[in-house]
Amino acid sequence: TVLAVDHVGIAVADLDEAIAWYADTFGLVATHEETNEEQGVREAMLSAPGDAGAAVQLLAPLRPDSAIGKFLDRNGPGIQQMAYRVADIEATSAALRDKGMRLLYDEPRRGTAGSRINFVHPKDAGGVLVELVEQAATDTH
Ligand code: V0V
Repeated sequence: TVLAVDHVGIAVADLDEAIAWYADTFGLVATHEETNEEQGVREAMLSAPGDAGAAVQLLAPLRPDSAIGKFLDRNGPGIQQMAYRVADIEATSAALRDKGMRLLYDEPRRGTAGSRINFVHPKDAGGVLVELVEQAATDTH
């Protein structure tokens, strides 16, 4: 079951420039920043001050052959993913597989702030790369 829209992910070329642009333009503040080697990204979570709702995740590539590097090459900067928060990522993944959807990983991998993540292939999800996120038990974002 989906609990909430967790975040919308936006591919950017330069993370620090993008953080500054979102702060200047929309007043969004970075609440978390992390490098994820396995995913090939440097990423930041942004929110409106005091808002505990869905976040904006800025994603910058660590290398050209990463998912974000390829996305930027093909599309330029823009929305790359839509992430749903789920209570039990194994159960949700199994339910989606039963519906015939391709999950990108056999097992969940590590996402932001100790979360566990998997993705539904965009061709099985209406052209949207859907990320499933199960938050770490202690994370209160
Ligand atoms: C590719 N396609 C997309 C897409 N990326 N459509 C919508 N949204 C996207 N982001 C389309 C592409 O245009 C092709 O369409 C088609 O999918 C098949 O592409 P492909 O050649 O099979 O695959 P690639 O090489 O384009 O890779 C796409 C996938 C890749 C989704 C497989 O990006 C991937 O593995 N993503 C999962 C990991 C990820 O995105 N990591 C970065 C975020 P046509 O042209 O055939 O019609 S890390 C993160 O979110 C973290 C850490 C976190 O949240 O905590």
